[in-house]
Amino acid sequence: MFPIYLIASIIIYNTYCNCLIMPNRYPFYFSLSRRRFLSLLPGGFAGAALAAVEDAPRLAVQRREIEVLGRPAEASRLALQNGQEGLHLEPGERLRFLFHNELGMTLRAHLHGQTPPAGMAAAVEGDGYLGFDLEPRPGSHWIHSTGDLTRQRLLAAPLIVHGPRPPWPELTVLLQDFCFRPAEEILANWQDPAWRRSFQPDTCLANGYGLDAPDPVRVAPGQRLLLRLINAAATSDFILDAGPLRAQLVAVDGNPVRPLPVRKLPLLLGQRADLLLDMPPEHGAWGLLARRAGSRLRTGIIFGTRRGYVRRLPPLAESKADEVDPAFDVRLAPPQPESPMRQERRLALRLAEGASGAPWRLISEDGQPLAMRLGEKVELTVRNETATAHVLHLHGHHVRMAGLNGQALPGILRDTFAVPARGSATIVFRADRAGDWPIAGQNLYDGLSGLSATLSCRE
Ligand SMILES: [Cu+2]
Repeated sequence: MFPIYLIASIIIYNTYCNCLIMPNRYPFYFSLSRRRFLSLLPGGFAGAALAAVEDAPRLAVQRREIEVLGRPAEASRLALQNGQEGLHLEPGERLRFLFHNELGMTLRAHLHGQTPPAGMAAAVEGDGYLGFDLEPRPGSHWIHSTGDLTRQRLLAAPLIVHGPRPPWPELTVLLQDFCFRPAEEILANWQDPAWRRSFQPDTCLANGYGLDAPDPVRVAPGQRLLLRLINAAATSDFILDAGPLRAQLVAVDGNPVRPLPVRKLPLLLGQRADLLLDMPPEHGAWGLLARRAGSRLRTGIIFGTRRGYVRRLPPLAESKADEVDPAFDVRLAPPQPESPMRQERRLALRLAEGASGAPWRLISEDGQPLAMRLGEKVELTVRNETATAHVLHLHGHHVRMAGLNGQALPGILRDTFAVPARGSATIVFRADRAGDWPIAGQNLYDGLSGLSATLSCRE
């Protein structure tokens, strides 16, 4: 039987606070290597901008050793100097920090869910700094590097922008998947359909812990918590199961929704779900499980009261979890009904089998680049011609979900959405930022294997 032990950990409150509230007068980011960092300091635009954020909190990308399935494993982390992982901003606080790349390889820092004025994530070479200074978008978001394989080594962190504080404590949980084998090897095999279909990671983790060695969260009987769940995995969509805990879904991708009681819900790659969670009124220990869709792998967070006993759970369930039901979004509604948007431009993308070795491609229907004018209201339909569902992330925008397989949706805001197998998804949004915006597969290996297109917005 599984060993039994008493809960010893404490509730994690996201209490990080600093008061660096700055007026909106600096560019949102700039990138400098350490050499240029020094040489540009005396003057010039970059030097002035750097001076503006050089006292900002420093978020360092570092290597770390963790234990996975009882074995030592190499991973990464993004941590402030006080050890806190990721950023937790108070209401009204500016998103202002120095991203310090200590990994010795070039990274592209991407603030998933934030909407900076330029689309592409900026590159920062090893031992370089990248300064960010922008008005943040409230809600549960996250940071990762894009265009490389570091997400498989757990390089991701929460980016939480608080609204008015609710009276209950909060817990942020990053859901990830882990592979012992090198990500380069997985990418090299990804174009083989049979290999890809049989692939699964070695295990799934919640805040770096597996169910075989969990980090239980201490709660009181009947306590309410706001749980911010972030799917930061490389290849895993999750089915969340609140079990005996009462759960209400209150926000997706950082955007409020009309509260919806849920027991099971999908959390696709890159997506966030904020849940109000009520503990049962008696002493005990309970788990909120995150099962990898279509797989026996699972992870989760274990809650326990002072007199509750926590049982370790095997990280492999006895049976496979369901596949994701893409129709879940039909049940969600924005807090206020949305008046329909009159479209000024209709765009369409085909998601098709790839050519010349790439498994997928995302191409416009007429072969032309996707273009839109600044200020236009855009409707984009993605038609998936393949037998595999895909998750897409449009950078720099939050979009209203307008249709799924031709059925109208009530228009919740998301930044990451599913396109069902042999189906379609329609989104609407205002093209309010000039630049080139990637729309790409959120699955790490799909995104690096051709599942990507660009939306160009010009004045
Ligand atoms: Cu992202």
